Amino acid sequence: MSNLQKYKMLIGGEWVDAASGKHFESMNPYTGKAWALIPEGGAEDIDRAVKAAKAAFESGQWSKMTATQRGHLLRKLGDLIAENADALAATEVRDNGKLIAEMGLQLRYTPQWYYYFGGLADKIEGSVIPIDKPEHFNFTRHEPLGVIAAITPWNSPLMLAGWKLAPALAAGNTVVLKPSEFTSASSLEFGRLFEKAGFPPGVVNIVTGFGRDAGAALTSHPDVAKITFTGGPETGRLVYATGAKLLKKVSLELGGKSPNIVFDDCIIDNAVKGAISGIFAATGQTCIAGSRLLVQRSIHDEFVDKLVAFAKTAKMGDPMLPDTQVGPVTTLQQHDKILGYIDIAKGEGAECLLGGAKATRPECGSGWFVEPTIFAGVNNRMRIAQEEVFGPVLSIIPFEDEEEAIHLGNDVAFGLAAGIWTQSIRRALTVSEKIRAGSVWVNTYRAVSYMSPFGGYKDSGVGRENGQDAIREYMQTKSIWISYATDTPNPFVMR
Ligand code: TXE
Repeated sequence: MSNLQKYKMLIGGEWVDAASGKHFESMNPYTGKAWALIPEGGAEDIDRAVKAAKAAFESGQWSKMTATQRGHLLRKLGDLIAENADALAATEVRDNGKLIAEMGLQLRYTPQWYYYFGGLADKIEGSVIPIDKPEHFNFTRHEPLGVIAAITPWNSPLMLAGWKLAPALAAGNTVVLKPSEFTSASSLEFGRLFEKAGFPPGVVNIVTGFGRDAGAALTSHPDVAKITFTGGPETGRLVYATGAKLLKKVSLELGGKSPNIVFDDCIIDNAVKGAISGIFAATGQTCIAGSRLLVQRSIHDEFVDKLVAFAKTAKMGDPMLPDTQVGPVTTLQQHDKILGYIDIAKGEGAECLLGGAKATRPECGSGWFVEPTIFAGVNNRMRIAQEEVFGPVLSIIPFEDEEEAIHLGNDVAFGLAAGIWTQSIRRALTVSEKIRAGSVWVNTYRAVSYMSPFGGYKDSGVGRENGQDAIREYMQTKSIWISYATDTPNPFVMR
């Protein structure tokens, strides 16, 4: 008998095993050992979950609730997440190896998404249009779409689920959530809170399993109205193609290769911290990683010396310890991918100033650790400057002036985020206007909020999350016409 914790999935308000009866192991990246068993859902489970979500949308209690009642439920859910934040964060750390300091903060912040969108639920108003047709009254309604397929990645499972579920539910949709196979446990624990908050059965269903099985079955299910996906660009393209074939609405958040641009008029010590937070926070496993550090040549050497000295002090080790600064990499595949990119960078002629290998420090034990790595002398055409590594690997690229910084900043397929370090307001505004990215931070980095739109330009994605407009991504507009004319004119021509 295995002593691993065994989880069940949530379908139509019931906690169930996969139809196949199969489970797969969830690994702890710090120990390199399995700690939980997750149901291996497949097409049959997805079909049941989508049908439950469809029934809840069309005829269940949910469909009869007012937007105000939905808002109350979402706020209750937010309270329950807040009460359970520490336990949920600990589960996430066990699964993805990110720091308890980071996951704790994320889980304590996640309720805000449910409060914000819960508050917005009953403030979505249509308009009365002063229509140009005589004796006609025309108005609009914003209606939910139906069943939403929410697919989440392993780096921030519950926070990113909140970015999708809070607006989707506030708008009146129902959901099937498919978390990453690497980090399913916290989403299943989160599922219990929907019951406690009083959500009717079937409104939120959580099916675990592999992307190629459960994920593919979900995106291709005919009764799914919209897919909202956060993950890698390759899978994102696949999901988009599936959605296109079936004419589903799709929104995608696909990561980046964000420029963190340091001008010579910055406050150097702050910019050094900004560069560190851009690449070594979350062990670089964040879509908004500032993985291309563009440094103005006039301060390049001084800046790089300070940065390397600071990075050398980063404390690696057990992510559950509150003072650890760099934890393990979430998956063995990702660990190997990062080491592969380090070899590529060396082969391309980049100069390795720090790290550049698997971490074998005693405090890293048998976990999947990679040393914080800094490459200087990177040319923007190198693969290490163009492709997302999703790990603690920084590429430093020198530049001469503002024009070159903007050119290099934009000379990449992605466009998710950018950082600018300067004390000049003119420069901050000019450069932030010219950088083609969805979020631009000036003298700060990695700031996100439920209130502020987030999403990608170019290959970084489609659509926006967060902020008031995000709820519209889960709605469609209906135009209603009422005639109050006493007669009906010629029926053979357009009115
Ligand atoms: O992501 P996938 P992976 C990037 C990062 C990383 C790379 C691969 O560069 O190295 O992606 O990571 C589900 N149909 N990001 O392989 O495959 C899958 O089960 C439907 C950036 O883990 O994109 C999981 O739930 N779904 C990113 C989700 O997609 C499918 C965060 C994401 O997994 C599917 C994570 C399919 N055919 C990785 N195949 C970010 N934007 O922050 C997989 N999935």
